[in-house]
Amino acid sequence: MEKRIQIICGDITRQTADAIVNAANCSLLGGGGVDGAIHRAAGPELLAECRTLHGCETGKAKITKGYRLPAKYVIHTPGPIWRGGNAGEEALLASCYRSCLELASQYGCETVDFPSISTGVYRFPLDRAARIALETMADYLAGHPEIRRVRMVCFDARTESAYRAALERLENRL
Ligand code: AR6
Repeated sequence: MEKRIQIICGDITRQTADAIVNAANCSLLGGGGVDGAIHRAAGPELLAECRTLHGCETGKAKITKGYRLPAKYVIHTPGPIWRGGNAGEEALLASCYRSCLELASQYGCETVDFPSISTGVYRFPLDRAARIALETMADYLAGHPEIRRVRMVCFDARTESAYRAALERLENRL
């Protein structure tokens, strides 16, 4: 049977999934990194729809159409900025993954692709972020058979190996 949590290396804007996730900021009006790449690939209609959403709190999520992307939807979530670990960063990062999956369920998405939220400009330590991401996904999927497959789309080899190691540790525990 195909595994429900998968890790791949690639560009999330090229992936075919019912929804891709955007590591956004609270304005939802675009930025650098994966956010910039998603807006460039989706076209200006994405920004126009984002303007109607009036931002989003850290740890929450909002959904738009995918426009010129292969994905039907984009789920936008502002991750926490790493401030040393005592500002609720871990709980907020878990909340990002959970909120995105809840929206995916509500919109009938069976396949969802995530980037590594907060581990770029927001400087969340990669190993910790990988553990939190995969644990939160596994917890959610256990109670939600409607989501068939979730992938982590890693943009570089260092990110990919951190998520592979974290997935191995999780599978040994389960
Ligand atoms: N596909 C997949 N992953 C990517 C891509 C791509 N095309 N491009 C970059 N990444 P970041 P954050 C990876 O900085 O830390 C933006 O300006 C990247 O290598 O994009 O959550 C927003 O507007 C890294 O592993 O997001 C916010 O202001 C991961 O995506 C802020 O950055 C996340 O890096 C959010 O910071």
